[in-house]
Amino acid sequence: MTAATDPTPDAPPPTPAGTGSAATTAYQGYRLASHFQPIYSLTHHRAVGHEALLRATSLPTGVPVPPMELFASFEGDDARVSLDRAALLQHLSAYAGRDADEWLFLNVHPRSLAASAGPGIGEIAGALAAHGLRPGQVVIEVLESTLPDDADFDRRIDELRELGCLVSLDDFGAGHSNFDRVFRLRPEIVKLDRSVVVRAEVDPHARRIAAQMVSLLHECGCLVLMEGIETDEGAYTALRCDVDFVQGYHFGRPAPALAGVAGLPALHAAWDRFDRQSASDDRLWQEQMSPYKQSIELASVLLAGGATMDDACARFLSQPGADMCYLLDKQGRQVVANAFRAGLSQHQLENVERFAPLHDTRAARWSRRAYFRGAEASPNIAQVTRPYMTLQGSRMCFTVSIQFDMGGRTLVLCGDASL
Ligand code: G
Ligand code: MN
Repeated sequence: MTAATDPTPDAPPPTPAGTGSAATTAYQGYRLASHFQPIYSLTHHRAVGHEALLRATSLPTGVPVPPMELFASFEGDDARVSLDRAALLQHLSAYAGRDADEWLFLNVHPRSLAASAGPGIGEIAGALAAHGLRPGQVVIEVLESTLPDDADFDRRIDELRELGCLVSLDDFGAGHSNFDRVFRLRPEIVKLDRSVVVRAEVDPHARRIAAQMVSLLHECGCLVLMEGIETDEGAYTALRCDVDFVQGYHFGRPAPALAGVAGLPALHAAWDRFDRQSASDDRLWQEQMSPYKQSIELASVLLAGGATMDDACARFLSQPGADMCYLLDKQGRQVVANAFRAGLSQHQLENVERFAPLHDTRAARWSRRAYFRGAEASPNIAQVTRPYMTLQGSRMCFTVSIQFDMGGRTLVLCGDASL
């Protein structure tokens, strides 16, 4: 979100003067002030920055004006860009003299960056110097949804980078996510929209996808921040998704004073749960997988000894959820007919009309699949994939596999089971 949208209640006002930001700005009938919300690194186990959020009150009445309303009360792009610029300068002056080893995240509307009425690069550099801040302390946040296709904007971003600032893509994943925007902006930090954690908290499949999205963003060279974390479950989810940074009411609300250590107990609690639960989840998964692995191993031994697919795989296929076994050669091609659980047939498995174009697998090569490569990497030791969604999208399944030798021929035996 930009500074313009913050409908949520904050922490109480600062107590004694000196703990909060003394600096405010009088601006066209309003008083502008800054609140700061802490951002924690899960890995470093401490605050690594704060996001500055605009707070305004009407000057004659002292009544708070929500940022949305504030921006709406100014007419025309130029007036709003000027307000955005005043907010930016306000935040810099309120933050002046703070910890040099923390980032200050600033929301800037792309329109402000591209406009001539917006804060120029020289002006930002000057304001930073005047307040004793290094450019490297500043992270410029731009909203994913508002990124313009505009050369002036791109140039301004390049200039900010040259100055030494970092760039962050805000609200990523809120509807119209597009990796194209990541490639174009090359943000050092991507902030995942609150909707990502909300879904991932309650839906294991959404959590796996979020974790993969984080991994993809890491591969793009971005650090990843999960925002809008409000609960224990959200904090635990953030750890499981391997995000770098977290932000949200669970760790600290926006407040006039910096809240460096206030969120640490919540961070500790999330790590405690992660250590406890991920170890026991792993143990449970290994225990559950053990009979499937043993029976696929047994099947490979029986096959090597000359048994038929049906006989060799009978034990595997008698286990809960087990659907079928298939035998692949070194190129990942199927070498004999599949063996099915009693009562299930190739016909039934394939009888999903919408996927009819995929039914014929006679020339199929499965050697790119994780279960094949895993088996190749550790011959004679049964492997198991992570749970994945079947092509039909209707259920989660996993595959166990083993590479073995049959009369001088290297083969991979696989077994699929539904969860
Ligand atoms: O998207 P952006 O990085 O601008 O997020 C900051 C906004 O989100 C601010 O308006 C802030 O008050 C709000 N916010 C911060 N933490 C939370 C949270 O845990 N839950 C919700 N709903 N909003 C939050
Ligand atoms: Mn933001």
